[in-house]
Amino acid sequence: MPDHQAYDVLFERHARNPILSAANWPYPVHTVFNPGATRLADGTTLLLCRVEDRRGHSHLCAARSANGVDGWSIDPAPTFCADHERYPEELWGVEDPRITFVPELDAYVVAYTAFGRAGPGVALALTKDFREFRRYGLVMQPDDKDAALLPRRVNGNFALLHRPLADSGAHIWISYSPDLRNWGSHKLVLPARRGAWWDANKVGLSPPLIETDRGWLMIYHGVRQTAGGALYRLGLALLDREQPEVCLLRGDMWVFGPEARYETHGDVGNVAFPCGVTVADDGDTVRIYYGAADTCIALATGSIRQMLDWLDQHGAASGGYERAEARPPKEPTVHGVGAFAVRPPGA
Ligand code: BMA
Repeated sequence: MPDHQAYDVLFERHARNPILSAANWPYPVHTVFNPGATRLADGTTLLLCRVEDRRGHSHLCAARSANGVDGWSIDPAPTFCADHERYPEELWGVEDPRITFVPELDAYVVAYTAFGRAGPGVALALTKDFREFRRYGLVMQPDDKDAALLPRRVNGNFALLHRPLADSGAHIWISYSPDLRNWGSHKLVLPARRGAWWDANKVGLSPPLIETDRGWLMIYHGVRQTAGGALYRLGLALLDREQPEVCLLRGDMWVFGPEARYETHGDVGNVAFPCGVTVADDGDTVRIYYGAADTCIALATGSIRQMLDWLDQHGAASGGYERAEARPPKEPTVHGVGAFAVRPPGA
């Protein structure tokens, strides 16, 4: 009998979770989490893992596997370390990489958090092999994080999703650049909701966007502050293919949240934080690789078609909340919410 009480399950946890932890590392580390992910040309899954040492500083380390689940070959030493002499914004480490393969550049662009005295900012590095990297330095100054590049230009420009922190909250923005160095045309894409919502006050891009024939599918995280601490959960949205600052659909409910013990217990409990996604050869099956409780790495599997169907059932351009609610807390309450790039229903 169908269970009418159950919510849709869009992501299935892998039975062997957590798939990677500090115990697997070939050198001493405290935790491994929040990996970027990609499939290399030969089908190998590469995770660029955030590795935290006992100083509390993070570096990135590559792990490769033929099936993306086990048999990981982990670099014997850190793959990408902070270079705080030339890049002082990396003084306290490099964190949370998101990987995008850009055919035009024939290279992977890694967007990562550079953590320095001024706070976390967004930096870019290019690589062809995850052995040598060419740094572009900081492209978004602190406070800003949760960034990923789109794999192709949109209307002639590269496009970067990112999450600056403002007095009004932490909202997802998009910026455009002709050369990956000069960024402008900043547009608000997805504001945090307010009040009791699961994604009130703080949202951020999780893995890079997935291009579908209906638009860019976004898996994003919402952070709910509770008396027991923060709860990191995932939601879905769909952005216009040629105008990605336009949100076509935003789901009302979260679709994945910390439940398993390895997600609820760890250095930072109640965190499921994916920075990486891979799409299988069938063009539909996705694997999200996520940091669990800022301690280890887990894997869950979903379907693009099911996520789009779910958005059709549970999404709206305004995300199912009133336009007046979309106004950031400190904005004057006079006129409509022209600043938000939500497409009116039916437009
Ligand atoms: C976010 C990021 C993530 C981290 C999460 C939970 O702000 O810093 O790296 O996983 O908090 O601690």
